[in-house]
Amino acid sequence: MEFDAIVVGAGFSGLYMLHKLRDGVGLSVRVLEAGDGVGGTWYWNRYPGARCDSESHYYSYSFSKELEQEWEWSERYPEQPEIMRYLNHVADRFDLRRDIQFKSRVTEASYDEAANRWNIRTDSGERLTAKFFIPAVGCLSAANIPRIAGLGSFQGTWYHTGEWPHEGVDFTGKRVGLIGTGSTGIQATPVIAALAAHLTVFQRTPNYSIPARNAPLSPEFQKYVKENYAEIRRKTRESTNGHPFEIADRSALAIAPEERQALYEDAWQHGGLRFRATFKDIMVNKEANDTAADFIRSKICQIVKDPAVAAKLMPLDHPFATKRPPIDSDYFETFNRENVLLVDLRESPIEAITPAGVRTGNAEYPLDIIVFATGFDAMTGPMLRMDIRGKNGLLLKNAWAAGPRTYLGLQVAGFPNMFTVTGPGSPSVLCNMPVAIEQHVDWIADCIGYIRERGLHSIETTPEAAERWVSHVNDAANATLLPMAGSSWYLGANVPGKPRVFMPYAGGMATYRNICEAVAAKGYEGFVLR
Ligand code: NA7
Repeated sequence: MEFDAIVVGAGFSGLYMLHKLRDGVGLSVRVLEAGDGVGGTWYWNRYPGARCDSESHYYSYSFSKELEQEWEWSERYPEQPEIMRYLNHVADRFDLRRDIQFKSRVTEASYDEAANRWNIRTDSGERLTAKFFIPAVGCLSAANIPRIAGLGSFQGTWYHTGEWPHEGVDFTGKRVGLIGTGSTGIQATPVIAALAAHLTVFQRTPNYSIPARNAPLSPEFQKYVKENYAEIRRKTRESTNGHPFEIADRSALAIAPEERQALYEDAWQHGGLRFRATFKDIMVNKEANDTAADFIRSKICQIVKDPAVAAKLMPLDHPFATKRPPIDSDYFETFNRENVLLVDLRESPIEAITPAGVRTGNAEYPLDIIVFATGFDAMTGPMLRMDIRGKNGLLLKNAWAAGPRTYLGLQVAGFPNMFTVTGPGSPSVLCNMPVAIEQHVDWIADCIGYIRERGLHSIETTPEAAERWVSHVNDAANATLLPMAGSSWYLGANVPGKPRVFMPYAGGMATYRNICEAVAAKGYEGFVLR
């Protein structure tokens, strides 16, 4: 089957890419999606407590004013089922399903230079070809299941949060072990604790977390949002992280401690990712960051009643927000429950999974269910699990052997007419995702429109432009405290053997948008158009 473009994935990015290319540029498009429904990351992440950390009114598409006005969000942060309802509504409203092929996982994609076509193969052996190949596979969609000895011998059941069974899991009366205390583990812990007979949380790295303060949205707020969407979107687009609020223009170090404390207290009470925006230097000055970290640690001490447990929950090894900052609903409070036990894996790591449960150097913990909230092979994982070959059979895996190398996070040298939506080297996970996605999709669609109008054959980044961009991505990260979290998935450090390269672009969404616009305005500088 032949198409103008093949898009991989029917999440936020694949759906919008299809709409833009089909209904905007006028291409024949086929979306290939592994799941049997739309939703992407949200299709797979159905674990208890799964909720977005961006607020609903801006964790949404901005491309359709009608969609904005007709859709009603119910809570401050959308829960997974509500996001799924939204994306299904989008798929129906824009008549997208007819061009999406479900239960079709792409296994291979190779570029045929003579024909200037991408040849795609799916897990059912089907073959398709297209001029443009657009993996819109998400940044967090390849589950990281740690290789722990003995997992196969476990007599109970185990799950990874990112591959959660659609029928759900019944925790009633069960002894549950949860491994991992990133955003996911922090969301799931209170919910599982309330459902299970007993919950053991296995923590390797303590984490900073800010209360989400989730609540139903009032009719007044809903009305305010609808009336002010244009302004909300403008702020969002012009911001560093794709949120419609500004980072305060004041230093944490330039004010009296009492005043600083009051501002942190305010931000803590307000809740959410905005806490990080309390001062302009939290992400760039270690001393300023320490004031935020100290504040959060003092809160953990106040909330958690047992001082020994509170001590184990103290994040000490990385500055605040240098790993993705989680937000929570009663996470630290959950450790005051009688049926919850915290196991510090730094004291004694997991040695094995046994038929009965988890064994550390100190003890064996009998369990009926193990939940792996152990994250993802982020950003490059979803790309590399497809066998992608560019010119002369160049394997993407080899091109990225020392870490991902892209130009603008949009293209890889040697892979003409392939565009990555929110690829490594773009703001992606450092930004509210729909904002990053819309910017990329719009740019890609404009670029393909440009190629079509001029009857061009192909577009490919030059290796020099990619090298310069990789170096700029490094400089941007090094201008912040982000690289100080040695074990963060931003660096690929959570996956054994993965090269350590800071993957997302830390220069800010607004700056990045300007760079991309300038590149296009200069006739796609850094790309060769044939
Ligand atoms: P994360 O943020 O990667 O967190 C994974 C957690 O699992 C983290 O606490 C890890 O500890 C822990 N982990 C990973 N492997 C192991 C092993 N082998 N043993 C014990 N503990 C382990 O993934 P999430 O799913 O929470 O969040 C991903 C993103 O989704 C999030 O950032 C948001 O953008 C949404 P570590 O810190 O590596 O010591």
